[in-house]
Amino acid sequence: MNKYTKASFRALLEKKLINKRTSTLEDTSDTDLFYAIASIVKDEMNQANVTTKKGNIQSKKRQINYLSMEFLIGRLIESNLLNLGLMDVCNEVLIDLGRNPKKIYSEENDAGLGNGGLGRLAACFLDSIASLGYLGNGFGIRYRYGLFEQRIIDGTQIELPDNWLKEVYPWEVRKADETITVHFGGEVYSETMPDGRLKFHYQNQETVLAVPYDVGVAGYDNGVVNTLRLWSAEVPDTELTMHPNQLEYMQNVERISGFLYPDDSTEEGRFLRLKQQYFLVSSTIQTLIKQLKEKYNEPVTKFHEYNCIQINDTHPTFGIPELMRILMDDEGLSWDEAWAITTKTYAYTNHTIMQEALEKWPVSQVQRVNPRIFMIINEINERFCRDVYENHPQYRDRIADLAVISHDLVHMSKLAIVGSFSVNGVAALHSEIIKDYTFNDFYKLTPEKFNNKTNGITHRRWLMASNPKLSNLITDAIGDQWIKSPQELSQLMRYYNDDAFLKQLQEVKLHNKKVLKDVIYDKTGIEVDEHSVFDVQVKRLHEYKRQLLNVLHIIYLFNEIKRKPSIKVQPRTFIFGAKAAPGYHIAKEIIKLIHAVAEVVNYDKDVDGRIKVVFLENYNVTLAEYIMPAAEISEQISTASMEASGTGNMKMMMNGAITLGTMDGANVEIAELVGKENIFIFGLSSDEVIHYQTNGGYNASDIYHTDSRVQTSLDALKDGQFGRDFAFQDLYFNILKNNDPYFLLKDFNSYVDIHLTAMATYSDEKKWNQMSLMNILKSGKFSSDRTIHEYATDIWKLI
Ligand code: 26V
Repeated sequence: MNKYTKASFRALLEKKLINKRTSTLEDTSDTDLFYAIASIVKDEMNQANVTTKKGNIQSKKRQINYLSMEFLIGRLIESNLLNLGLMDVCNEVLIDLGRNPKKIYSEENDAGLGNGGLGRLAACFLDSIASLGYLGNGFGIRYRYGLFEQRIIDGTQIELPDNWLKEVYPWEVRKADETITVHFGGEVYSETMPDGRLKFHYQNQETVLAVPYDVGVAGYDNGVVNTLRLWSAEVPDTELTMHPNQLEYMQNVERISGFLYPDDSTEEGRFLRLKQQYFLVSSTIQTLIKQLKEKYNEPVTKFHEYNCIQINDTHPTFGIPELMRILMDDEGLSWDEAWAITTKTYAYTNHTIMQEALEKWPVSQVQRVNPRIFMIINEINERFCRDVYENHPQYRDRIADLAVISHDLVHMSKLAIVGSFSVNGVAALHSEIIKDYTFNDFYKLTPEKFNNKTNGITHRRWLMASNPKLSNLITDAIGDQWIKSPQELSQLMRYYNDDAFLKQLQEVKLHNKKVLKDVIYDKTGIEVDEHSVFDVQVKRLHEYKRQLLNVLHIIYLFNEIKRKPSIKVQPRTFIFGAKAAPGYHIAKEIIKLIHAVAEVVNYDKDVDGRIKVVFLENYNVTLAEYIMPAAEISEQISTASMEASGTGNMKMMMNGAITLGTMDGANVEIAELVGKENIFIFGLSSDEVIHYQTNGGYNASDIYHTDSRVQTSLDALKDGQFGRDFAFQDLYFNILKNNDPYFLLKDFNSYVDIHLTAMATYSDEKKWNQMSLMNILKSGKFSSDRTIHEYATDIWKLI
């Protein structure tokens, strides 16, 4: 991996600075240095990308195409340097030049083309696909603006546009010559040809260009560079001259790749989002067909032999009717031929069981996006319902629930299931819930489609790059095999009783906490104690994730101290990071509450600095890279059954934090691996939650009226204990009037108790360090390399 010496790297850097930035080593700015380094890295990547692509075509192997509306890639400079083996030499040269590498790398804008876990998962998967040397590319949208930038003003979230492309984006290559044309709307009519087939004609369609921008995805130490192709919408020249209202027309087209939608609670009135979905799949499928014919010289009947398409949630589901359309209308295949190919191509990953998040689109809107696509969906639905009626008479009475189209809505998850050969959940528990409840009818009909692929995270970014101290400690102890085989982290078991090693582990954590302490101070002005327990909950703000339960516990602790100031409490820093969807009132109120509580607790005389509450604004991938290595308690407290997997839980575990959570999502598998003595589990089980839900819930007001700990904490919201101008009545009533649908009050006591247990454990340093080590050494399973290996062998059949 040592392609460069310090001298040769420095010489190259000097040349790049002059050629690309008209600047020299002596007087260069951080920005110039960043772009010069990125240019060196990109040259390497382009070279390897050419070789990879050539090899792919020659190999004639099946490829995986990962379609996703979101790729939350963050910064790429460090992971590219790491994967190409240039990190050390680059750092050394910069240090010799008297520059701070971290500062130079932070010149890169964080590409936030995703909402949260789903988008970050897609980015981790690309890293693993390349690192394992699989043939596979990602396809997404080059949003002009990514997920909004969050500012907090007086505790209130303000959303600003995320202008991530304001400078040149150094990793992309615009490929105008590979532009694709996508058609929207209009009317369709058919003509019967002499051979009896139908030919479709269109009028009044909107024509949009999809221009690809390719971003290289470097594998680790293997010479592979795959491609993430991001589509950008542009106006065709021909259309432009014909339009009287040119500017407005142009803006309308460019809006298609204008911005990423925050995952709001309603899909209504979001027609543009639907256009984005069709834009992604139409441009991608057309490209794959072209590639097969022109590069592989194969007929379209072999599409599925060369291509597998994984759809990341239902967002790219229009790819199913789009492939049908192309195979039938453009390529002349019959329905049955096209259907056989399509259903051998698509595989669908479900990421949530929350009903309000399962996509359903009004028929009229789907027709408006592309009438032919709707015709095909309709036909898929009719044929499917007929098949159930004729061939599965025992399910006749279930047809209304199985139908892809019902109540004038297209149910995207049902379309995805019917059109795919594989349906997977993202953690063992989640996959069981899908089979038993969410898609039970479909499971009974086609059990062979259903499978589990527990999520993972790339240990290269989330351990090697973001926590180099821990990474080095591990390698010094057990060698470097774990880097390519992360399950080898289990070798660390040898150090379980090694006091010196455990001490070093503790020192690494302390170092990372000090780094985060500085970040916190820079961003908030709050001074935290690095010797306090860093208790972290970072994730999107949703009621089911229960940030409010965390706050209610802080309120409880605060009131305990106020009641008896001399009470012994373990000093703690509660760290939050969370973006709320702009239209999600309750979520925004919770952000306000966190700030209001922080304002009181952080400066209270009786508390005397023992408890601090910190909200870090604009939580994103870059910030996560500072937070994960410093976390000691990982709060994963969703209402059991509601968090499909979680991936932050894996990131913190891999960095030695102990999970404090419910038996939900991948927490269940974490608990299974580390054993119940190395995790803090509380609360209702998913079975209990589902049982209450199917029986109309539990009685929340009973608990409120009979349990004084619950009542006092909740009353603080209504009584204005935190904030003079306004109380948090909406939060208070939201729980009691709706009978606490997320079971906060039901789980409250068990949550308070588990915190007591956790803090008692923390005071035994050796024991804590052993728990931390146990979490690290068992975390290999959660490398996305394991996940991708499973997808590649069980679903994609790449080898
Ligand atoms: C969105 C919404 C919006 C409306 C209110 C309720 C709600 C609930 C969930 C979602 C998320 C939709 C899809 C998603 O992002 N799922 C996440 O996928 C991650 C990667 O598989 C997984 O780790 C998270 O548990 C899961 O929430």
